[in-house]
Amino acid sequence: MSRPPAGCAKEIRTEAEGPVGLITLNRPSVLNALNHPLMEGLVGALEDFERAPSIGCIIITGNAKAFAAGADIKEMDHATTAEISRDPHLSRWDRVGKCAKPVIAAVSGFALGGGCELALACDMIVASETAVFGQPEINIGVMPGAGGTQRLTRILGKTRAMEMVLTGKRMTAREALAAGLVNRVVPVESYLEQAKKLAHEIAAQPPMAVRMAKEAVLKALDVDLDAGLALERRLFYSLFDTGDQKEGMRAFIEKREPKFTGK
Ligand code: DAK
Repeated sequence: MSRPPAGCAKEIRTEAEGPVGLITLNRPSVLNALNHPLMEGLVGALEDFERAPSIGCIIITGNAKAFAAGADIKEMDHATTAEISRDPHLSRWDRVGKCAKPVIAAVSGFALGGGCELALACDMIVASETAVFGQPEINIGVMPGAGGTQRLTRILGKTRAMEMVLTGKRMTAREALAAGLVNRVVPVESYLEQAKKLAHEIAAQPPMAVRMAKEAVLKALDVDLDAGLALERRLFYSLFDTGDQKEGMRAFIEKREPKFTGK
């Protein structure tokens, strides 16, 4: 598996476990504060895994204490409006949200500010019991800038998102589960294993169908029902030209396990 851009390797670690690509944020001394080299490395690794035909699902994780405590405040405290608006940082969260392959955030400990936004840019979240989510930017004189106001509101609804964004109050893992922010909450000892289990399940599915199903689900957040249904139908029809559709349906009829090839 190729490495992130030169000079960035120490801020992240990457590893392929069969069809699952694992990206670990690696600035533990600052609770994985998301500085430029880290986010550059993250996007490089994500793009490598996205291109690799052998990879079917990607996990982004941190460590037990912190997924990420936000963008690196020490990198932006002196920035002017003109400087921050030219900053390429934001596009990196967008890139995660646009990954063609499914991305799971395995979150333990702090997922705050840009860290919470990074988890929200992923498709699913497996959380440990110690995970806490929050958008504390208001406490330091700003507001969420990498998707928090939009993605949180789509998941939580206006009132709960508003309270989190305006007070900076955190949400526990259990609250996040009740609110539909995370897929599951598991003991801290097993959150990464559980994320890997889910990733392997998804990676075993036919890749073209996974890709199109992901695209269709994401579209549901952006377009009206008719447009979403029209897209769904087009993608559904297009899968009938894949070998995996023939194999999947034949295997069902022949009462055997399918062997998907990604074709
Ligand atoms: N940035 C830099 N360093 C951080 C950090 C952060 N976000 N969070 C923690 N650290 C560092 C601390 O400075 C400390 O470093 P040393 O002092 O040891 O050198 C070390 O990590 C351990 O932190 P604490 O000593 O504070 O640990 P505690 O357990 O006492 O507290 C905490 C943990 C998570 C409650 C606390 O560290 C904290 O409140 N952290 C800041 C959380 C925060 O405000 N996050 C939001 C940051 S703003 C953009 C779009 C979006 C963004 C940026 C750009 N563009 C459109 C360009 C996003 C902005 C944000 O995320």
